Amino acid sequence: MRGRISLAVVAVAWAGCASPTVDDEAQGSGTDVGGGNVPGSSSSSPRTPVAGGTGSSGAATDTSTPASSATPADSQPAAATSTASDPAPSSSSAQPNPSSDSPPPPSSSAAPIPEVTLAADPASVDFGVLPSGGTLTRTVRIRNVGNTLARLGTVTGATSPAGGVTVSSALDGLVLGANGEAFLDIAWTQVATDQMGDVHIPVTNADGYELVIHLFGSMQRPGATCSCPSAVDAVPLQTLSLTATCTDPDGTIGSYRWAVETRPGGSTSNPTPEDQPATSFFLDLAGDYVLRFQGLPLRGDPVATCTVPIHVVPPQNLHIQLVWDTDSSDVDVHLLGPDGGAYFSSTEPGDCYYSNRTTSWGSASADDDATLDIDDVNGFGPENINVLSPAAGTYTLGVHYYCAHGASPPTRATLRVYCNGQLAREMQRDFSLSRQFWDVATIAWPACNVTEDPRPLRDVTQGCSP
Ligand SMILES: [Ca+2]
Ligand SMILES: [Ca+2]
Repeated sequence: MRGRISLAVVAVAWAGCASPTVDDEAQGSGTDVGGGNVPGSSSSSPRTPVAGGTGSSGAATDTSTPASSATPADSQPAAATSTASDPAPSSSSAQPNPSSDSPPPPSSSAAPIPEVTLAADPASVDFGVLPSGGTLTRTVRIRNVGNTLARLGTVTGATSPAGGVTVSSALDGLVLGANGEAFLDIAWTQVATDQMGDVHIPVTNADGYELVIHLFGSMQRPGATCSCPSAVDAVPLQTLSLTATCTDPDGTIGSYRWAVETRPGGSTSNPTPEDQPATSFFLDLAGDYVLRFQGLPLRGDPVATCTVPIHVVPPQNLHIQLVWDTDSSDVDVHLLGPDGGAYFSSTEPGDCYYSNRTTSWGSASADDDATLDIDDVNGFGPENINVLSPAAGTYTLGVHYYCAHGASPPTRATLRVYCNGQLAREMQRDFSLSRQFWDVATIAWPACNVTEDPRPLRDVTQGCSP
């Protein structure tokens, strides 16, 4: 039995038994005003369905065209999952002849029952407020989190009133291996004031099983509009001041709300205050963000919204970013330069880490030195090591689980390497005990060839007692 108790919403449906219940808190909040131009999607490679790939961070992203994609955001609500056991193989003929006196067969050594489990991220999609006839496409990540392959049937979508949704055929007939994932584009058209719908993803090798994704949207009140700042280019750790406005001829708008719609995985920052037209927003990580501003009546759904795309690019040529997923714990990033050195050593050429935050590598110039900007000691990161203009050579990356501080294992560390402003590699590892060290990778500069180190975690003497 797989643990799914903590899910915020479980959108489970067996064929013919679709449940319309939805937790509002778990909805996405993607909306667009003005016919579906969605900002903030600036990354390059189109997403294509991948069967059997290992899971990587990712979530719903708005797309302005079906082929575009945005930086994955781990901030989305908990994925919906539903589960079904595979039809039992016809193994009865292989069983001993059952007898009422026979003890039940031992189960402790039995192999796990093949189980199909699909998860959607986000669990449901709220297309927010659109003008009449407005369209918006959002991408949902579908993962096979079960332990056997899932053969997908034909994906269908429908709305009430009819005519408000189309789904891509990317998943039709796809076989998703365990841990495989694929992406489904859902195109929504606002045809009525309040509109609901759902998408059904059947699995043909699990009788009667399907995953259902619920959809929502509402129509913008005529005449009400909001205006946001235009797209922002910024650098990590910058704090933005943003002001938006709404116009509302009939005086319905009585309050406002800022929210983060898209963010880089591991980002935890939120607009402050969230309920005023003027707000500030700390850019805790490199990557792409979209903030949404909503004009709200005293009660009910927003009547108009706008968005601010924010593109955060590290100005240094080499930017190493570490985040992790447990509160209170202390994880550290380490970087050795082309002249070598030893981890935890401040003797030049030193290790760039919490106790030697600025190195004196290479030339007399500081441009080829490494600097750690933050030593986060109580959860989530980020901590970044930057080198403005790295010298040619091989850099060596490590991550140290300094102290769990009571965090329940595992703590998953995510390390991202940015070269010349572009994300070059994302790597993850789970830690279970303080004093574990992850030999992550080497980076050959200037080619930015990242070579992962296959070694398992090793224990070191530094850190608090496990
Ligand atoms: Ca730390
Ligand atoms: Ca130097």
